[in-house]
Amino acid sequence: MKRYTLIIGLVCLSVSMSLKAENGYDLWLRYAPISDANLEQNYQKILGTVVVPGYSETQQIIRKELKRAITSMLKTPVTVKTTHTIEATLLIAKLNELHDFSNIPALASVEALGNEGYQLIQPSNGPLLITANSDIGLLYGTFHLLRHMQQQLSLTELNLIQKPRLKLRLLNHWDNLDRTVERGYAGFSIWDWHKLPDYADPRYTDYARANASIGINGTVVTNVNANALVLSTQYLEKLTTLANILRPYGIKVYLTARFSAPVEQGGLKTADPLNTEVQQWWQYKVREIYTLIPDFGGFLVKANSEGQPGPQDYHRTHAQGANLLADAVAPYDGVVIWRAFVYSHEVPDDRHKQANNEFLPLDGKFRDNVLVQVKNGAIDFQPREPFHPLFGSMKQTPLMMEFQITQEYTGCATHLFYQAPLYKETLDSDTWCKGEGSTVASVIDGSLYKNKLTGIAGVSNIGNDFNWTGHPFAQANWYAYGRLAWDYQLSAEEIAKEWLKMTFTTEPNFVESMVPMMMDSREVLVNYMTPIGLHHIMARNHHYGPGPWVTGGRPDWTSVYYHRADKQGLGFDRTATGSNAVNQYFPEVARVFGQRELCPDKYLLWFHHVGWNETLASGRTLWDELCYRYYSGADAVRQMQNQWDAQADFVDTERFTHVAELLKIQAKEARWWRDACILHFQQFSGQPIPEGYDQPAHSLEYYMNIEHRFVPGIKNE
Ligand code: BDP
Repeated sequence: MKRYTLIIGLVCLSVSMSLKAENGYDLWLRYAPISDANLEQNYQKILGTVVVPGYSETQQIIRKELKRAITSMLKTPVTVKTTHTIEATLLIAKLNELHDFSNIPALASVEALGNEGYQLIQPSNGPLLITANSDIGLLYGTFHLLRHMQQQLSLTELNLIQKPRLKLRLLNHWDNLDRTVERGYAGFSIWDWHKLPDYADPRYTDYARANASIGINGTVVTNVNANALVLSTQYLEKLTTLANILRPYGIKVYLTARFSAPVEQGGLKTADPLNTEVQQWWQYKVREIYTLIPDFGGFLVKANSEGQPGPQDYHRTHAQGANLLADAVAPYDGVVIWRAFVYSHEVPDDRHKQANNEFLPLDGKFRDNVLVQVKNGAIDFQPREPFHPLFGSMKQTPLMMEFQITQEYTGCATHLFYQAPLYKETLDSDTWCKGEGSTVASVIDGSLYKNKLTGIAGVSNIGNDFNWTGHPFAQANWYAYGRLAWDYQLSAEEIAKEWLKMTFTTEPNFVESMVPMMMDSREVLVNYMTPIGLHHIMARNHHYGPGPWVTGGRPDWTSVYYHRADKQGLGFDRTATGSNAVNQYFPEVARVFGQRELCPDKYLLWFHHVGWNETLASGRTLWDELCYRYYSGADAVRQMQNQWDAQADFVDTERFTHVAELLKIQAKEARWWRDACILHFQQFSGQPIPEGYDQPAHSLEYYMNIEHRFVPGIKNE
């Protein structure tokens, strides 16, 4: 028996030692050698002679990427030509250049492909074709092919047309000019402003490649808590270097605009949107930007929220503020993305309701080139939130979705938390705004209200850590965000599978055990942090770790404001007997969320104050269910550790160890969350922790006294 174990051990060791050391820098673009000999032969045949005609920057990028990928994946070298030959086995050319192939019946029409779409088709004789109307469509098609090959899927009988469902697919970097990243957990900002415009870090190109490979077409490079300095000529020149690098990858740059910039940068006395000098200042500034960057995307604005300046400082509305900038960028086809994340502690109403109260009366008052960007939920990127009631409610204003990829409230970069299930949960939620099936996705893709502008934004989790995102599995969230931005109908499982195969290995044993682990990781985290609809109970300011006791100061930044624990029960009454936030949803949704018996347990404490001894769907009382959730969440992380430990043979030692170490932290912190929250709420329930569960390791006081200094992601003093 012992000898047997030893042999297995040696085999495993030699397998993992034979895996190339990797630091994660290559993300999902590793182009690992094809392991299946037959498939390799087949690929070799299809990719023997590649033709990519044309000399645009993007076409050169396509050739370079193909050479890089194919040389690394296949043993025999390939030829990539620029002129079409009869021997071509793969031809990547625009639709209007395919004269020789116009007899192929299945060839897509110009309309079917649009600006960014592409077709991959294998005619019965002739080369495999990748075609599109634009260069960028060809690049997207090329990345599709490479994605397919990296997953070791067959290339025969390929025939597909792909077109993005949303127009603007943006990353929002909350990066400051001093390179700190607000809520960033993967090092400093990748934008090295100090060395720009002269030094172009090669990383910018790799960033562009990675984003283009998943269809991201825009990036807001600066923090929503904006610094007007970025609008100075000096910084605009720096931005120009970035724009030039990103452009051939189909990525436009955007900036956050500090509303008071006319005062700070322009020396004016006011930033009032109705003031002529202010209007002229923005026009002049925008002209300067477009002279340097003709395809500049536009501005993202956080105004009159959390201390940021805005039009309300001059008694003007959000619409008047947005229109000021919209008018300035309109001649250049620029857009203004105005955030709906507004709330104030001076407004006595439930924070949940404030965005709707502010924005609904403004519906129809925004210019055509304004989008209102709405966070997925009404509070703030919690592990679970019901969808934001603005979705579906604004009928004349295009709404853009904002997800947070960076893990501010979900374990920074030390917790393995696959977010695609969260994104999907929101996108698939039914708003009922136009009857059943009016999903959030169909609001943002413009199909319900026929909006011309559509978009989605993800708050980036990228930093200058060698692996970009801190946690190796956090790369999956960047990837999944991009894939869903392109096509929200993809399933979270499919995306996890693609990502695992490309990032680690196509070995079925590995993929089959890792997909469920990733899929479950969302619910696991919800359980050990904020089960049954609890929310905003994290530590103050840096938001790292539990803080259900947080009180004092701005009420809407405390935990007690949200969980409302008392001797009777737990949860925020947002029904008619409470804040009535539930009324902001369409009646069918309000009916379900608003009735204690109908409200799903996952949102229960979000909308209801529930008695400790009331029975939940599981048959357990609230207190017992709370304990059950916290304990099962923490236990499940131990389970994840075991699942990962069983993968040692499939993953290089570097990344294997990195993930294993982070899972140890996650297991420790899951217990920390569990014990701290249970002990805190126990003061109110007055009930014992049910039998069979471990007792918390320390007293409540101990947890309350834990202090963390220098947590990343905030301005530390
Ligand atoms: C909150 C973050 C804060 C951001 C804000 C926002 O704690 O750092 O500035 O959102 O989205 O979640 O503007």
